[in-house]
Amino acid sequence: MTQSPFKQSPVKRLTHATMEKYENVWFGIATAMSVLLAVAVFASFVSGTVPRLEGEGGAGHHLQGVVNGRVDPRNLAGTPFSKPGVVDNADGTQTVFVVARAFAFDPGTIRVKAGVPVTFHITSGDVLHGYYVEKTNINVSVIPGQVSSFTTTFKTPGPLNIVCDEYCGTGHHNMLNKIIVEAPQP
Ligand SMILES: [Cu+2]
Repeated sequence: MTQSPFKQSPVKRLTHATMEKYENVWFGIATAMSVLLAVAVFASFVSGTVPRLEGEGGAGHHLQGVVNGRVDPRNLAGTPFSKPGVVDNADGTQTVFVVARAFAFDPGTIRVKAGVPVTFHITSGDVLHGYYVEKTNINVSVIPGQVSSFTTTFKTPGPLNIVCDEYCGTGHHNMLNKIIVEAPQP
């Protein structure tokens, strides 16, 4: 009569030494991840990819009435945000000032040039909003009293939707606007 092969080879019991071996493997992985985290934090400080506020205007831009990247959201007069829109700079670049308010962005439609560095300065006149531009990595929080600034270059001409991606109230879903990227003039 043949015996079942399972009965002949019972599962070896885990000993303390085996457990310790597994523990050491996980300890090694945890150490490696801690080192990676420390390197990433250090590299972020060295390369300057940390969020920060600097001087008047922030992000190296000097904006009238903007101190340490902050404005008074109840009084945007005396700042470029009193006239939101696109500014053509002498060096060919463009600067855009946007004010987010429940439930629209001002200006509603922005026309920018493709292949040209465009610097955005965005603030909110009331509550927290979001500024997300489809098909791009543009996604900033728009905080009242705070100026969000970034520079980007649109490569492909065409319309892009802007949506508010931070829930801001009953009309939040209406906060849809457009950026129209225009082909460079020959
Ligand atoms: Cu919203």
